[in-house]
Amino acid sequence: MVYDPDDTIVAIGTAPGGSVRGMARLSGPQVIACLEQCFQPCEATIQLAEIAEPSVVAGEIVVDRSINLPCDLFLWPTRQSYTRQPSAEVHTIGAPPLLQQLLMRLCECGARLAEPGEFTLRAFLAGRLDLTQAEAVLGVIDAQSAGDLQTSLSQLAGGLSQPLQRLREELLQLLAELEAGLDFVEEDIEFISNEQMHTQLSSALALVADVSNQLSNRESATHLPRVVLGGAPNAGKSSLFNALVSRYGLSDSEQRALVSEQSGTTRDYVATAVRVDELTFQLVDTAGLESAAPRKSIDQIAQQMTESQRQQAALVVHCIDGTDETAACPSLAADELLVTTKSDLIDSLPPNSGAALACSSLTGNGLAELASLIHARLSSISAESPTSLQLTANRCSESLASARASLARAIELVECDGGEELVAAEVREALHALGQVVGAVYTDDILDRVFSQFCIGK
Ligand SMILES: Nc1nc2c(ncn2[C@@H]2O[C@H](COP(=O)(O)OP(=O)(O)OP(=O)(O)O)[C@@H](O)[C@H]2O)c(=O)[nH]1
Ligand SMILES: [Mg+2]
Repeated sequence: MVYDPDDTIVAIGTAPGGSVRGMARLSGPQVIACLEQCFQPCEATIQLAEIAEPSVVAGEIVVDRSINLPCDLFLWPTRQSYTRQPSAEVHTIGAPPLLQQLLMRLCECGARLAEPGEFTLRAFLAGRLDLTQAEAVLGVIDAQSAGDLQTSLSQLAGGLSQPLQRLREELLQLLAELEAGLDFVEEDIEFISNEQMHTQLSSALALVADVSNQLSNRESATHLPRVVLGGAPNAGKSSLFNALVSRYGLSDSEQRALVSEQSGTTRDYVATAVRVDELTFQLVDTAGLESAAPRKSIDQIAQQMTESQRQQAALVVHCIDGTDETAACPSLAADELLVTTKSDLIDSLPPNSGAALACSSLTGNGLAELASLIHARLSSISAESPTSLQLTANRCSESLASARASLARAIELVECDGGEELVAAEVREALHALGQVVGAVYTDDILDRVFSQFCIGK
């Protein structure tokens, strides 16, 4: 279903619950007519219908006979608005019952309640945003971490769609040339040579492959649970990381962490995907946590990165150096696991160490036990619902795969002189699939899937 964009819609635009300020948002052709019935400007001479520029007007709305609600009216009377329709925001006191009454009053004056995401849907339909950017708006609203926020913001800025938009234009040009060639086939005029076609199709294929890799990397990076190795400097975290990755690492080009006897070796964090008994997670090596305040700014940054990794962790494996008799046993949070390292250098676990087990990265002792302990702890954490960032990845990956397949077939056809008509058909297919990614080609079903994820008022 695509709702009628000629309706004037209204919704509370601020978060649910009480707060000092609350806001109702309106969009549609009848915004001014609706507000004229209930809004009284403080300055009696102001006529809403005469306002031609985005403006703020102080006044009040009579929500029922006994309540005159003071408010600031932010008005966008022309197409210069998020939805490219006349729009307004009524900023007022944030008490939920008052906002409900305000909403009812605006509905009495001709607005209807907005559906989830309907404001952003209008922005999309008006060409203000493409589909991946609309999803990025959702990503920004739902961001759970600084990383999510950064990804969503770059998607909003066109990071994902810009290269695809450019590619669509190039392919449209290629299609035009192919079709022109077909029209003049009798006259033997060549609009584009086979070599040019091959080069263009190959670079198009490389770009689509690149974008889909970016998406799937992002998906796995954002969606996999993170298991972070933490502990004091020199505790053996990087060695443990390398030992676990060489046994359980997923990718061929395994990430390796630098190991040395110098403490403070790891500054940046290193992360790679690891799989234990069908369960995949992101294993992360971090800089050791200093007990004293860091002296150099680079140490400070390393500490901040460690902290941010710990915050994103589903599980922290806290490493304690088995040879360090002075090592203090930290009090553990629910998502932490204590492990003694360098077990080859000690006879037995010190009593009351609190560690779940001892392991040695050198001999491999205890690593299988550690892996199954991590597995057990992660399995007990219930599977989280997918994040909004994943929405884009899920929606786009099929279309990108289909564009890739069409482009690959088009290249094969060029190579075996299969005829320009068939090449043109494949290019058309690829254009259709790419159009679905950015929303140049869309169906109600696609719009439903995207916009039903939004909250009302956005
Ligand atoms: N014998 C033995 N030595 C180990 C083991 N694990 C680590 N080491 C040694 O301990 C030292 C520190 O190891 P790293 O893995 O770099 O320690 P880290 O915790 O990553 O250190 P920072 O990055 O500086 O915080 C190195 O000299 C390693 O060779 C082990 O299981 N057995
Ligand atoms: Mg290290």
